[in-house]
Amino acid sequence: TAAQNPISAFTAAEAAAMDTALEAALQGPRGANPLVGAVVVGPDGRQLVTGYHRGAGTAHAEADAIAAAASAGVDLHGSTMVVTLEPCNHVGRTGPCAQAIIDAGIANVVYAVDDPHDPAAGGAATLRAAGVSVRSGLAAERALELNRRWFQAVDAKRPFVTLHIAQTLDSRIAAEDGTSQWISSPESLADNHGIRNRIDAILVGTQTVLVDNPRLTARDANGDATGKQPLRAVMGLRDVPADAAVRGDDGKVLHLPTRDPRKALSVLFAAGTRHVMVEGGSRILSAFLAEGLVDELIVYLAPTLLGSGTPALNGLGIGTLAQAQRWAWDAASGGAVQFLGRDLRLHLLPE
Ligand code: AOF
Ligand code: ZN
Repeated sequence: TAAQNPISAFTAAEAAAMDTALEAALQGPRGANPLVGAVVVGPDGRQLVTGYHRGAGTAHAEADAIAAAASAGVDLHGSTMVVTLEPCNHVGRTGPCAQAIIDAGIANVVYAVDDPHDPAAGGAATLRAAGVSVRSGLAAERALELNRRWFQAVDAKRPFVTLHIAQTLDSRIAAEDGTSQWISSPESLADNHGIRNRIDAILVGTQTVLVDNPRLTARDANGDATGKQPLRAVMGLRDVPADAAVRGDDGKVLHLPTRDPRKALSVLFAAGTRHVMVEGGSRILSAFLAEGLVDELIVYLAPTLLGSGTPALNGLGIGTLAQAQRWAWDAASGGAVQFLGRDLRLHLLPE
């Protein structure tokens, strides 16, 4: 960490390389693993190779950069590795990056932020013990922001929770007869499916499966599956029917036989989920909100009225106004309020 590290000066070449590394990191997919980028700088300050992490199970950014150097015949002895996250110290699904850096003869490492993930942490110490000069803290804020939800999940040891509500002006998610397709505009649906591509898991209650029979896949306007698909999870005590659409062609669905949102989150976290979107119905949405387990709230508000039907929420255990949950508009990520076709998209964070 910066405190253990009295040398805090970074060269202009290192700062420029960190910009490149942060940009490269963005090419990776959002999900269970953090976005990480790495750039190797030669003794003359020239950027020799760039690497990034392409998602869980694939080479880490450092290994990707070192492999790029090997295939281009670039010698890395005496060079500086600039990376957005502390190089890992564990074997995991790929080799430890700290050892790969030592083996490549890299003399200096500059990284942005420590790896908070217990099994992976400790790379800096391993590098120092092998005589590599290590400095950290360069562009730390930008590197934290890059993986904000992932860092929050690893710190809390539970997935980051995005709660999604598609409702009418009068907060209904279905009409009296149960019909709910589609309250939201096509633009809202497309936005929601885009989010499904960037998360690890999507969670609904058994009631939603029985009533709406959703597929819970990320699809385009034609209904074709697009991009990375989230893990489909269903919580509740009732069984998921054998012919439920959520089982998909592969029949794969994670059933969490519990009504306790904390239990559901701990099973999901153990299964590798770092970001889950909770989509409904009322009981599940209310349970997560009542327990204070929601990190981000996305409401698609359709300019329609039903006057009766299923309310989005069915009680948060609040009896008096002083107990009201207070939420803050999130102005940072693309705007707290946004038109999506005829709908309004509201983006809120816990106050
Ligand atoms: C790095 N460089 O590019 C990434 C790191 O499941 P694994 O083996 O891929 O390990 C994932 C963990 O490794 C992840 O939780 C995080 O602590 C670290 N990710 N580390 O040195 C990388 N993506
Ligand atoms: Zn690694």
